[in-house]
Amino acid sequence: MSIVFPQGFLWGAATAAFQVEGATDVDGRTDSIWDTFCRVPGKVVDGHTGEPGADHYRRFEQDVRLMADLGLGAYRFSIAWPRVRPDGGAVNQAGLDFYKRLVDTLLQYGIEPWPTLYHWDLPQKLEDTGGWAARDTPYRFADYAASVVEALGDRVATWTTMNEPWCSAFLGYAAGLHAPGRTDPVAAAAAAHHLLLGHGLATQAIRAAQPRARVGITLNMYPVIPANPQDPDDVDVARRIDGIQQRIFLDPLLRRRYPNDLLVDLEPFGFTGVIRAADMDIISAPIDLLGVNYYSEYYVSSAPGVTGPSPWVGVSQLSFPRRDMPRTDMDWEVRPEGLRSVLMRLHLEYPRLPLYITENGAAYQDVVSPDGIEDHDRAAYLASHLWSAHSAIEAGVDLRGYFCWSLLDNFEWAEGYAKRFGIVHVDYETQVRTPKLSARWFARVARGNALVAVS
Ligand code: IFM
Repeated sequence: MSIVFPQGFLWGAATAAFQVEGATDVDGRTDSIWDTFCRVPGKVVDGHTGEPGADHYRRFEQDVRLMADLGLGAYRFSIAWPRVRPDGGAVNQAGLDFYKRLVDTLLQYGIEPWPTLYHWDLPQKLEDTGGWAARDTPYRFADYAASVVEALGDRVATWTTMNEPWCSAFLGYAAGLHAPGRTDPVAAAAAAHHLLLGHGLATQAIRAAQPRARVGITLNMYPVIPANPQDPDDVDVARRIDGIQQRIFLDPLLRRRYPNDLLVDLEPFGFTGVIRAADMDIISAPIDLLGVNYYSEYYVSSAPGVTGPSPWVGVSQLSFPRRDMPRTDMDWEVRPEGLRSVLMRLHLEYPRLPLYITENGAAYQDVVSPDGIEDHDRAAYLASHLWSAHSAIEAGVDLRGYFCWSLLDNFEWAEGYAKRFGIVHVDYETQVRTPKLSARWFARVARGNALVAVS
């Protein structure tokens, strides 16, 4: 039996610059906040860094051929701000040239380039002057976006401004689990607004340079489920987390305002003080598509549990009770139905626009044998989520494409290289790439535009 996707459905795979490129000190690139963060003992498992990554900077041609072999229609990658404008300053032609080569190679193989302008690698110099907590940073981001679009706008049709601003703002500035490693909820709230402003200003810059471009942003979405729906405290925790996880981005982008309950929740953190009236028009300027990254659900309770700095600013009592269900190597629950649920929510509660799943995938402990990597668990994860996505399409959701995370095993942020998300295995010693069973299966799905059994 096969489940057919709409004609023209886009099949792709995703990576991000700092996670795969390596080559962090060549051709004029300077430090990003992640280079700095990796040097702080204890921040990244086993003290790993962006080196060697998957050496994509030097091996991109081989990787593009691999994508072509897998029948992918699009490649979602990110552009490194510290390559293009080292230290956040003047344009560095050598940095731009790398992305020109990458984009040209993709086009040569008939693969659509899907660049993201910001996937967390803020130039360290800009963090030194306040980072995303400072109002100047969104303006620097727009300058950087303009220089990228000027260089690549003749070759790229679709731009994503930001990837998962929630992680940048709240993991980076409130919980300290991501770069820049700050634990300052006031800065985190300001960063959330400034990331949105950066998106809006970059959208203006893209449209000015390339009027026919398609522009979007990618958010990481989770259904938030109260452990006990009869318990008002659990329900309230779920509401607050939903506010700070997704409505804080969705509502200004798509409804031109922050939700009232969120404004009340964030009042102690000076949130309204950073918002200027004119910002809301900039942030809510129409976009052409929304990217959704989906991995799991949040199952939350108001019982005390989480200690220490939390990314859910203003949520003081919170725990994540364990449910008896399969989990990935990240310890994330496998919840394919949650993907349908976030897509349906967007469809029913927000102004409609084309949706793309810009990330979905799973880390598992792969067993490398002479016969290859038979990652049935990862393929089953992808298949169940595609099934769920398809059911959303059948219910009327305008879902136009799916990018699996990730093309390659890579640097999983604070987890270093310990977690493998790739459908293609990377041996970090030799840099040999080996498509896993999941890649071979995904290629059949992409080629046939239909879900087929994992085998
Ligand atoms: O690896 C990350 C990616 O950079 C952003 N989205 C989630 C992935 C898995 O954690």
